[in-house]
This record gives sequence, C-alpha cells and structure tokens, in this order.
Amino acid sequence: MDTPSELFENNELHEEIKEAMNKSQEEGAAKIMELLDQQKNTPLNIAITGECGSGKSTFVNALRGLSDDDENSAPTGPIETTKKATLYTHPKYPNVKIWDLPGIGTTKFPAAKYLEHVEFQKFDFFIIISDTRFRENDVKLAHEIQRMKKKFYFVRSKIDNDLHMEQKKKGFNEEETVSKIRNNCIEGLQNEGLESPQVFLVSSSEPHKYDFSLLGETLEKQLPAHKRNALLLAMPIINLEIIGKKKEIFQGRIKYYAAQAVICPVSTILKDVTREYQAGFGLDCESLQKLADSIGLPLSDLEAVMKYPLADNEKFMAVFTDILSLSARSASVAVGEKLNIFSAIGFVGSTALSCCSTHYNINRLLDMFVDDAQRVFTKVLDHVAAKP
Ligand SMILES: Nc1nc2c(ncn2[C@@H]2O[C@H](COP(=O)(O)OP(=O)(O)OP(=O)(O)O)[C@@H](O)[C@H]2O)c(=O)[nH]1
Ligand SMILES: [Mg+2]
Repeated sequence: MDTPSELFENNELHEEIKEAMNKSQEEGAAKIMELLDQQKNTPLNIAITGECGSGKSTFVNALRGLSDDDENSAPTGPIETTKKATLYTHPKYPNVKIWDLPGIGTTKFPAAKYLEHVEFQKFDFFIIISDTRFRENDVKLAHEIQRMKKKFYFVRSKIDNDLHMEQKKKGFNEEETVSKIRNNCIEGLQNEGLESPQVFLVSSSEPHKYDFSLLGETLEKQLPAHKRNALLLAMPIINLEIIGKKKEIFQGRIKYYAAQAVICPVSTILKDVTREYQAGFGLDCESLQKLADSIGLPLSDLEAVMKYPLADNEKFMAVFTDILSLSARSASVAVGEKLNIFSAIGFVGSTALSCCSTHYNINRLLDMFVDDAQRVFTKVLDHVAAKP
C-alpha cells in the first residue's frame, strides 16, 4: 500500500502539502494542484540539426505526431531549407519545444560558433540527422556538443528509401541491409574519432518501424527523472509499450486530481481528466481523424474497434454515467485502501471519502482509455501490415 510520502513523491512535497493543509483543506487541495501544474509544465527543449535536406523538418513533424501537410507542421521538401532556428511547440504539450535548426553546413560557422549562435544552453539534448554517412560537420558538431557537456544522438534518416531501393536487388534481406547501413554509419563516426557511437535508423514516414522506438527508450533512460514524463507524454504512439508508459504517468497523477474533489465538483474533475486522457492517447476526434487519414482508413473503422467511441458524444455520455453509478457501488472497497493516504495528509471525514471515490473513478476512466488506445493501435498495425 502507498505510504503518504510515496503518494506525493517525497517528504518535501508531503511537508509542503501538510503546511498548506494546516490552514485549511481547501488550501491543501490548492497546493496539490499547484504541484501538479509544476510537473506538467516541466520544460523540455529538443534540438534537431543536420545537413541540408537530411530530413530534419520531417523528423520534427514525426516527433510532434503530425504529417507534413498538417496545419502548423514544419515545412518540408527539397527546397524548403531551414535557414534559422525555428521553434515548434508540441501540439498537445506546450512545455515540449522542438527546435528545427539550420544545418551547420548552411551557416558557415565553425562548430563552436554555431552552438553559440543557436544558444545551445537551452537544449536538453541534440539530435544530429543525416540521410547518408555522417559528414565532417556532423562529427565536429558532436565533439563540440560533448565539450559543452550536452548529449547528442545520431539519427540516420530515410531508411525506408534505402530499403526500397535495395529491395529491387537479387537476394535482398531487410535485416542484413539495415545492419550494413548501421555498421557503415558507426565505422564512419569511429574513423572520425568518436568512441562507440550509437546510430538510430529511422523513417519519419513510418515511425512505428526500425529504431524510432529505441531512440525514444534511450532518450527516456538518459534524461533526468523530472524531464522523462514530459518526453514520454509527448511521444507519438508508435508501440504498445508507449501506451503502458503513458498510463503509468497518468496513474501517478490521479492522486492530485482526486484531492481536487475538495474544491471542485467531481464531474468537472472527470471531464478534465477525460480531455487529458483523450489527448494523451490520441483518442480525441481530431487525432483519430488524422490517424485514419494517415493510413487511408475511414474513421468509422477505427471507431468500430473502440469500446467507447468518443465521436459519438451521446453514447459516450451514457457510458460515462454508467461507469460512475457502477463505481459508486464498488468504490467502497477501494475507498478503504486509499482512505488512510488522504487522511494522512490531513483530509478528514467526508472530504477524505470523496477524494478516495474520485481516485477510484479516475482510475476506471484511465483503464477505459488505455483499453481503447490499445485497440486502436492494434487495428492500425494490422492495417499497415496487411498493405501490399
Ligand atoms: N522517404 C522518406 N523521405 C523523407 C524522410 N524524411 C524526409 N524525407 C524527405 O526528404 C526531403 C527533405 O526533407 P526535409 O524534412 O524538408 O529536410 P530538412 O533537413 O528539413 O531540409 P532543409 O530544411 O532544407 O535543410 C523531403 O522531400 C522529405 O519528404 C523519410 O524518413 N523517408
Ligand atoms: Mg527543413
């Protein structure tokens, strides 16, 4: 069972909440919301750089879960050269900022000057993209980034193109080709003096394939803990594991929302988390439509696999009401478990009970969305795999 300090991550937070709670339960709840807001606003700044035409802007769009022709996407194409650092905010998580930087070769600056020019201090890490072997400029930049004690990752882009070309040759083997490209990139970097470099092979048009997931996992592991959630929530859904990781983050936040029951009607809280989960799992109408378009399926085919198709508002509201009445009956069991946690930070009587049952209801909602996100993603994968 959670202890109070586990509930609010560490004793320091626990103390802050208790202090506010000493004034009133309302102040305590407001403090808890303030802490949640701080978590949600953790900034993450990602720099994307590389030579002209290497696929930077397309990669920026893939990271933001957008296709190249979406409104607000980064302009891409053979002549759409990125000449100055351009900021692209994540469409659902404005704290996540992706910077499309001009390639070092286009600025004529030496690596150190280039980094100064793009204000390297503000970036959490750099992604250096190339659609061929990495060149002298890329390596010089990597050395300089290292000297500035920042992290960088090499991404070899447009892997789909390479495979498409190789496919035409006799005896084609995808795994072998991928491994050849990887080794070629690694050897090139080693020859330029980089020790044990890691290269991620990526197709921005098929992010669920190749090394896109591995890149995400690597970034996640190497980021400081407080930035990790920002990255994970912003990651597009490219595999089932990401759905699970997003679920964990949302689960960790339920207690904050539940505490809000002290100062806010439960229905408002549930509507807020519903919106957050829909956006987080790409189940809002706009995201679903985009997804359907991107794989050439009618929206109704995706909705058909969902248990709670949200476009059908009336049906959804009926399910919502049903969940609430059902959970009211079974909540009493769960309430017992969580009660001492909320009581431990100072919520008492009916207030603590209300927090507990809200906690239970939000959990139910989250499970519901996770289930549908898994169904939709599986449908997408099946559809893509069945394509000739
Ligand atoms: N097949 C395929 N094409 C890609 C991929 N990434 C980029 N492209 C194409 O490569 C071309 C250049 O991509 P951009 O993303 O505009 O490249 P960039 O690095 O931003 O280019 P500049 O801003 O001019 O330096 C475009 O026609 C993209 O559609 C990919 O992963 N697969
Ligand atoms: Mg560009």
